[in-house]
Amino acid sequence: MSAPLRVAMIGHGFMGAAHSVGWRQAPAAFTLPAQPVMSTLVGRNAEAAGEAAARWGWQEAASDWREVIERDDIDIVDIVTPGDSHAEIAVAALAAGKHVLCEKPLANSVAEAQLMADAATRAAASGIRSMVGFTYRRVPAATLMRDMIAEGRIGSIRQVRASYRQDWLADADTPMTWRLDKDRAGSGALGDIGAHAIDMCQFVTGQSLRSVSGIVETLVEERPLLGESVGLGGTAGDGRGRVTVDDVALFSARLDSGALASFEATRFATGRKNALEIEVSGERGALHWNLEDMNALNFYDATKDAGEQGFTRILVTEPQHPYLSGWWPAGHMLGYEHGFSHQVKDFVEAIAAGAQPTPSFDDGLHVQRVLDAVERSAADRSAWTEV
Ligand code: SOE
Repeated sequence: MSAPLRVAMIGHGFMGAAHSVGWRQAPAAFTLPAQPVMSTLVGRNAEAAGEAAARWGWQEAASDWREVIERDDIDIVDIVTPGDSHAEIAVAALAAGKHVLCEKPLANSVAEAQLMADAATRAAASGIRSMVGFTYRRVPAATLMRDMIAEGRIGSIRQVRASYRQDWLADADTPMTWRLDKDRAGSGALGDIGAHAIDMCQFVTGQSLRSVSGIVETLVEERPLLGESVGLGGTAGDGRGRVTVDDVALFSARLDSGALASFEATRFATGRKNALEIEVSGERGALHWNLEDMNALNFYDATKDAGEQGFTRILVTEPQHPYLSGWWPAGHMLGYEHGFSHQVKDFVEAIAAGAQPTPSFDDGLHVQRVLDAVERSAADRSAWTEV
């Protein structure tokens, strides 16, 4: 049995559940060079943390993250809390010599992300590794898209269209949540789901966003305060809370090569449940992927005879496809949760190899800079031209 890597997960909401599945499934699906152990789940409320630990397979629960990250029997800290606590926990955990996996976006501001990236650089000198949790790049079809672009299958990149459309806020009576409170979340659709679209664009193209021009908008200004949402946002009175983040973000960008990209992040795209979508148009072809059809990659080969051209739907479930060695025979499909197992695989393999995992905290810092640039651009309404 290879060396254990004992994990403490801080937080236990939706991402805590998804990460738990990853920590539990990865060692079964893949032969890992070190064995993650689901040691401690940490939550502010001891009773709720105890229930979550039992449900998701953690050995114990605790309620004080500061005490847990100092323990000698913890090797990895996995941060799945809202963004307002990422920096404090990550900087302390790295200083305590723990490897750190942190959910996206890295932080709620560039300043916080910079502190985290600097702490990660210092810790790396001692062999301590850190990674930010952009899991969608670990969907096999997304990795195959990156590989095909890197191999030149669509030639030089002309344009990218990236969007992440959800509709869980389309109903104005959907109550307040921490994701709608700027102090907790940092931003709204822009940072929560726009960050995924930005990372996906940079991952598959191998290029960074260098300049942006955009708009952000809050479509519903107040929402009911129910249950745990009481106290969030700016209280608007009569049982309603003020939404203090964006609902929609639209922006254009220019990449390293000068290629143009357009982005949309919204929680009001009625009918779109979790549609992270990207299309890359090149000189010799195009590639398209949509999370709502996550096992398929659509490829247009413009070098083919004109009479035979068309988008080919590649079912990315063959054993030779990225990550599929750990799973089922062709056509048996992977799901949302498998990206979290692939994240564990890549993180553990990097730690064991003494290598820098990707995406790094520096990568997360660049995404944070893009988010900040979009907000600064949106604040300057002078760029709008009346028709
Ligand atoms: C938003 O609803 C959300 O949960 C994001 O926070 C996650 O990052 C995304 O993967 C799914 O949607």
